[in-house]
Amino acid sequence: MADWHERAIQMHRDGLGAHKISAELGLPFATVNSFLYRWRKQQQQYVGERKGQEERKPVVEDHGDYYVIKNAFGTRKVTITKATLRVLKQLYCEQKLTINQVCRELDIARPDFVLVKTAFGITKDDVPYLDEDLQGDIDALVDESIQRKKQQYFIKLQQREIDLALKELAQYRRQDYFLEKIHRLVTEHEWDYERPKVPRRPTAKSGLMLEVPIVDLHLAKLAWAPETGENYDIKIAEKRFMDVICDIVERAQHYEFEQVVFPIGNDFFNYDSVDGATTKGTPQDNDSRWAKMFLKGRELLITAVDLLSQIAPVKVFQIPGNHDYQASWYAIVCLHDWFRNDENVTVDISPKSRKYVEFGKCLIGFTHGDKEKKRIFGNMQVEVPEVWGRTLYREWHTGHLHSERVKEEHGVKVRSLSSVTATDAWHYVSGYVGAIAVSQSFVWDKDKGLREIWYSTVT
Ligand SMILES: [Mn+2]
Repeated sequence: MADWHERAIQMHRDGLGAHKISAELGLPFATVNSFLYRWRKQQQQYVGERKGQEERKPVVEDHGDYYVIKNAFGTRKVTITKATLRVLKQLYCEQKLTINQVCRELDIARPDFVLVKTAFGITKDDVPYLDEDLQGDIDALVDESIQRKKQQYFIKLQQREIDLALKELAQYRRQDYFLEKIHRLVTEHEWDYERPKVPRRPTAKSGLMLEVPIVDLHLAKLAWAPETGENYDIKIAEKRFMDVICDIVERAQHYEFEQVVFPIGNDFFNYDSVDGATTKGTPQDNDSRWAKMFLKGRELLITAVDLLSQIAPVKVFQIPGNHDYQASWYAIVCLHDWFRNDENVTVDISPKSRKYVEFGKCLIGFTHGDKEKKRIFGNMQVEVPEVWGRTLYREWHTGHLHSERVKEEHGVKVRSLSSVTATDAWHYVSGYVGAIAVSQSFVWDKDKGLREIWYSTVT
């Protein structure tokens, strides 16, 4: 401790402030003040002069109807009527309001309240009367208190009921708001799809599988009869597609199938870009905006899967075409999500361009057929060698050419499938005409291989 410290403490104890002590000692005020501050803190004395001042008893002057209260240093003065003081005590001691609530209620400043509280030594458990009131009839005061409490009880009860009712009302309003919002969203985006109701058949052990590859629909392609000999648009495509599905469902009634295979894609959509071109950018003649085309396609595919799933459990996967490489993948994801809880429908969202189905001794490979060229005859053996070894009847089913042809080499048939689409202007001009609008479906036997080809001709 430096020499001056003890002297400073002594002077401070004698009642001198930091200014006088620093002048006396010839030291800077800040040095002395900060030392005394730390010393007082160490002694656990009050730090902060205001607090110290407020702790000293204020002076109360009684003026009959009102009091004038001054703090010990005369820096704060409050005038309060006795009537107000009574209300203050009722609110604070009887109703147990907080200081802030009482201040708000009586419109008085918090420091004024504290001064009044200190002056009269008011505490929460104090009686809600002035000392002079207690000189009179105590019983009457007690009665008055009880009456007031009863009244307050009913007021509080009523307020609580109102609060509850308001809260409930707000909840109902919020519920209504969300219900209306949901309804609006649903009705804006709904499509009038009703799930077809065909009775589901019991699981069969027939050893038969039905394959329904509707290739090259080219949904939303536009063709004009005077130019191409035949009209084609989104509505005609929809009708042709559904005609094929209905034909298949009709014929299947006379069979028992264990499995239905339904590849999607294969140029199901006519274009893949916002400006109406194929995936690689070749412009097309289109009938529809891209989003509308996709929504219609989704609707057709869901309907088709629903109908086919009444025949037997359905396996669905995507074969990307050169017109719908991306769009058909989005569609398969849609189907996957749509049928996620349907045990009868399995949707494979693998983006591979070639897919395989093994059924007994049959192995069917699927690809759109625009890329592999002659290599296709060697792809199956390399990609699924074990299945190749287990099977005997092997075929590739491709689209793209819109016409039927079969070539068999090295133990595998490559079968190009017909299409139900119409000829567009470019194909007409180029001389690609005359293909019959037909779709082929295949009946496979586990032991005997391909047994039947169903031709669904559309007009
Ligand atoms: Mn194609």
